[in-house]
Amino acid sequence: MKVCVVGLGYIGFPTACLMASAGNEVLGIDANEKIVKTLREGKVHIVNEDGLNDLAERVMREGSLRVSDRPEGADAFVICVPTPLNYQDRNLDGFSEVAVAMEVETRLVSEYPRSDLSYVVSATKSIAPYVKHGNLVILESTSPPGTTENVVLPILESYGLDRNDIHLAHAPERVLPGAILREMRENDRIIGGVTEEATRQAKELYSTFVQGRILTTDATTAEFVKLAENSFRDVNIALANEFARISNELGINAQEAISLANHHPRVNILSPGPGVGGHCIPVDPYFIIERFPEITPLLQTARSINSSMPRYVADLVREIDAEHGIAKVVVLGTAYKPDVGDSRESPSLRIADYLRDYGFSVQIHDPYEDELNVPLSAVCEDADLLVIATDHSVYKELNPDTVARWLNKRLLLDTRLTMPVERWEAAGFVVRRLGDGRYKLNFRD
Ligand code: SAJ
Repeated sequence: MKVCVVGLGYIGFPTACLMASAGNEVLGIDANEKIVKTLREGKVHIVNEDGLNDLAERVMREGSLRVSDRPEGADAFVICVPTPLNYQDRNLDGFSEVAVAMEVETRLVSEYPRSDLSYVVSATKSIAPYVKHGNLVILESTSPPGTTENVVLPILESYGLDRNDIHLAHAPERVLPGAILREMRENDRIIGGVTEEATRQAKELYSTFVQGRILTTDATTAEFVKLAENSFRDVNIALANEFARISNELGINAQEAISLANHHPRVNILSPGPGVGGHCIPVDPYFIIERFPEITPLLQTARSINSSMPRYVADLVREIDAEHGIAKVVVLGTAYKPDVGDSRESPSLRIADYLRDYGFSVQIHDPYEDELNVPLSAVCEDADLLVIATDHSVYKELNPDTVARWLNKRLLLDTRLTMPVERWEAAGFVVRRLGDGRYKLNFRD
């Protein structure tokens, strides 16, 4: 089958590679000239994804994957473009990103951000002239419920195609950044067609490379399932973050309490942290909220709790300051999760902004960001406090005795709850952890 994949980002490119390696003739297209140029030179623009480089080089060398900046006629078209949130429509011009984010949290219903479907619209328009009777068109982009039927289909219809002429389906991507290739192959997949024939044909294409089960439904349910999964996680993490705040007040350790609660066979609470980052979990609930603001108080509150965590972390630093006196803080990690070079929606930069607002001198470090990958010894010079904002492996492996020699004071705040605390305490550090109020016991004595 000849397949045209539109959008060669984190999802589209691995999808194109897997489809190509499964015996399809794939044309990958992207509007970004730099990506097309890099790939045409045989190089891969996505890093830190296990096995992707080798697979991509092979399918491009063999010619089963070609890359271009414009579509061609094909049997199937797969749209994998981003669906970001748009904060711009909200008349907050001139506000800093942090201020805008805060506005979103505090004004909830009237001020939530809106999904930006412009990439989906332009991708659909770009393929529409090439789509012919009997072709399959699949939307993979995470989208507000109804997008396949109410946005993509009308565009195709405006090019003279009928809903029964073409086969249109939604097949949401649900893979974990860092394990994309494995999850694309092994995870169960949801496919929802606008017609039953569309579902059947889309299932046939995906079964060329998906080893998991392919579960079928209608297009709007498929869209909602994807949003429900990420919303579930957002709500669960918000609960953990609320428990962290409560534990801090109670003088107990949230992580210990959660881990004990999770021994119950029907309880599975996630981990508290400095906030929820990435381009999925903090974004997707808004795709539901924007359509149903009056009946989504839980989703809105979860968003609000998780988005308030960076300020909560900055407030913890203020508490440490009151006790120990701090001038300079080093924020370790800008990525939204460990060992990835992706800082989209990451809480770290917001923590740093709040700390600066509070008057601290702040330095940021991240081994995956070229301009922030400077020697740690230099960043830590004269610093009083280290804040672990992202638990990259390199930070967990740091030698506390060495770090102690660089710092002015031995203070560590672990917001990720994965640092080997005993080692740092043994090196003379005062360690504070998010959601751990046990230090307050010392004041009670
Ligand atoms: N986080 C916590 N506590 C936790 C787990 C995560 O605070 O217990 C934070 C992380 O630190 C991170 C954020 O949540 O900042 C999201 O990280 P993640 O690893 O949970 O998820 P993502 O955003 O990398 O990928 C998610 C996945 N969705 C689900 O697990 C339901 C992935 O399967 C989706 O394909 C992806 O979103 C997507 O594309 O939608």
